[in-house]
Amino acid sequence: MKRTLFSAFTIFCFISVFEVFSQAPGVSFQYAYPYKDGIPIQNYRNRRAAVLASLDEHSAVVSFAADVRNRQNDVDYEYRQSSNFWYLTGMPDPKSALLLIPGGMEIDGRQIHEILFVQPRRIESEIWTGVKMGPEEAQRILGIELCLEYNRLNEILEKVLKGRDTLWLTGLPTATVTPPFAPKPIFIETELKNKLHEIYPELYIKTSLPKLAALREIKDADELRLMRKAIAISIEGHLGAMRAAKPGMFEYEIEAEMEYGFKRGGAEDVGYPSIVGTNYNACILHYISNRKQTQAGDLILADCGAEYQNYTADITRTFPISGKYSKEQRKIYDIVLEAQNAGIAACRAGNNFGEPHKKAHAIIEKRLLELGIIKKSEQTGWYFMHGTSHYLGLDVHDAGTRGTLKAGSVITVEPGIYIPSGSPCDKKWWNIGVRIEDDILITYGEPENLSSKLPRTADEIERIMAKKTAD
Ligand SMILES: [Mn+2]
Repeated sequence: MKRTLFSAFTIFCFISVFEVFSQAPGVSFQYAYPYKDGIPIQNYRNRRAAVLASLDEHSAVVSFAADVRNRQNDVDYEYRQSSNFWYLTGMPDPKSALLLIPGGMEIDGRQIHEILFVQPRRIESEIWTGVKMGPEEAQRILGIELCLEYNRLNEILEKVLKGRDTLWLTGLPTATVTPPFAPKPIFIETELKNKLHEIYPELYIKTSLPKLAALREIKDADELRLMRKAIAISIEGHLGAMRAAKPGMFEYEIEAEMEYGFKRGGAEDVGYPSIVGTNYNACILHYISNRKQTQAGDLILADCGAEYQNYTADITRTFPISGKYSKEQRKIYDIVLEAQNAGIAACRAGNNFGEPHKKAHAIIEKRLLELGIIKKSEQTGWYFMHGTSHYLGLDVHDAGTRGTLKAGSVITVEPGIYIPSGSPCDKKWWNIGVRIEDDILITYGEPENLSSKLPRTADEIERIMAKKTAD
């Protein structure tokens, strides 16, 4: 039985919803690329060239655009492009894929090494669907050797994969479906890989491309420009939230002040759901429901970052809703700040990725012992249970190698202490949760705190809160 690749890839094509098209004759829309101050196309070219140069000529790469995710019924979530695919193409549309052919392939007498597959424009229904880029515009705007319609992917892939031994795939759907009557969960990624193995038994299939992570780890000047912008917008949001906060407000009201600043500053979205936790909610690391009402004396932990052209900030501040930290709150706050400063100082090229965490952890361990909150070093993890750093960029937890720290990469430094009620220590510490997080650029010299314009010390934060009440 002859099998084709079609069956393996039809899954990417099911997205279209039932539509009744009607549009007056003659209607026409202009395609407009959404970003004027984005990454220059030469950078995208260089990235593709770097990936191509790193691979054997008997291999091929397919990088897929992100799926459209359905929210409910015929309403989808707002689309966010896959970070890997975006990094290589600058293409914002779904149902697209990039094929890289290190050994080249002859098409119409040309040796082609890169093909972008995109949805065609459907002029007759754009009043419904919006304007897609289409292959002609894609070639002009994105500077890729060849752009074709998405429905030609399987046909071209069949030709390319003859005689190649390795296929690198990024962006396969990773959803796991566990239907109620199925004997076991279905991993879509595994199913697709199995299907490909059936068709090409000799082909070695890999689903992560280490070279891509290594490239994404080091930011170029244009990426840093966009990250600085995302961070500047985020700082305005944080300041707005601090200034607006007062006892009795709900967490979501503070979240609203925060995200108002983000949107007003030009952010397309948040880089991750905003965390605004008060009182015991500050002790829940990924608390995002933000529904509780604040009370006088509460601490607010706000971990929020704006996304600008797909680059995100990641900033946390912990401030007192009543304007002044209590004695205990300030003690814990100052320890976290001291730990953060030690972590930031360790953000130097050549240091191990884990070094900032080691330094921050040592401070927290020492101070918690001094205060009698813990009795033994091993108990530090009860109150500081997460890592201190991750890479930051297109993703909030960005791609990278986690080897030594390299100039041009951006990592967060975010130690925290969380003491939920019931903890085996003096009750006066209960329900204090503090995290301080900044975005640090690794350089050849001193680390640069990209979010340093947002006050960090307890005194500075109290001054912001005091000024607000005087207004
Ligand atoms: Mn973070």
